[in-house]
Amino acid sequence: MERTAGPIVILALVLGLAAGPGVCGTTVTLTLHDASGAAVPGAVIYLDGVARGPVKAPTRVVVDQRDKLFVPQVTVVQTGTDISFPNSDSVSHHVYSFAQPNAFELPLYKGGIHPLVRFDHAGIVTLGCNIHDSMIGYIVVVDTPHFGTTDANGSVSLPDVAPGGYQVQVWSPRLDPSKTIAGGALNVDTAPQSQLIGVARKLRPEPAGGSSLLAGDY
Ligand SMILES: [Cu+2]
Repeated sequence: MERTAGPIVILALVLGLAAGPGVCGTTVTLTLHDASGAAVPGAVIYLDGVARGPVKAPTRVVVDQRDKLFVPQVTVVQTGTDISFPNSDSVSHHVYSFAQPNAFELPLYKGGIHPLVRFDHAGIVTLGCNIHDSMIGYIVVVDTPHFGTTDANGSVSLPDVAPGGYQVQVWSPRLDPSKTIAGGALNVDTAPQSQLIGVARKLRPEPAGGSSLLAGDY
């Protein structure tokens, strides 16, 4: 029995992956617009009401620093994800966030000398640099595997959503950088579906290249 236990376990794992959420879930496409009817691109959308499960891939994410900007400026990850913060600039940066309980600090550095930072708590993590006040970025940590960022048309497709009732949550620095906004209820059945999500706020102007527009938040 000892000799066959290994291959049997491996086969079971492969079958388990193949028969994962894709078998029972469907794709939900959500399109976001603001109070004036304008599409909201670059917004984070996620679904609450999901039992906490394993972290969805990727479990490691990179937030780069280039031309004194965080790249990307907005990142959304599931709780339990490790993020690296390499500095690709020729000048040093000193990256930090005061957002409790996700606060962290990476003292003055270039390149990738610092270890990964794990984000175990849901919330909005505003990133700054002690040297360059204009550098601002965001990590939205969500306690669900169903999340995405809207495209130029304000749409996002969320695959493998199991049938059931969910609450849609929305976040964008151009709506309200300090909190998520309720986007209404979503009832998912077994067929692919689309739904419009409206938020009762107008989009703020696009901040120009790491603007300090939101600097008061941290
Ligand atoms: Cu800097």
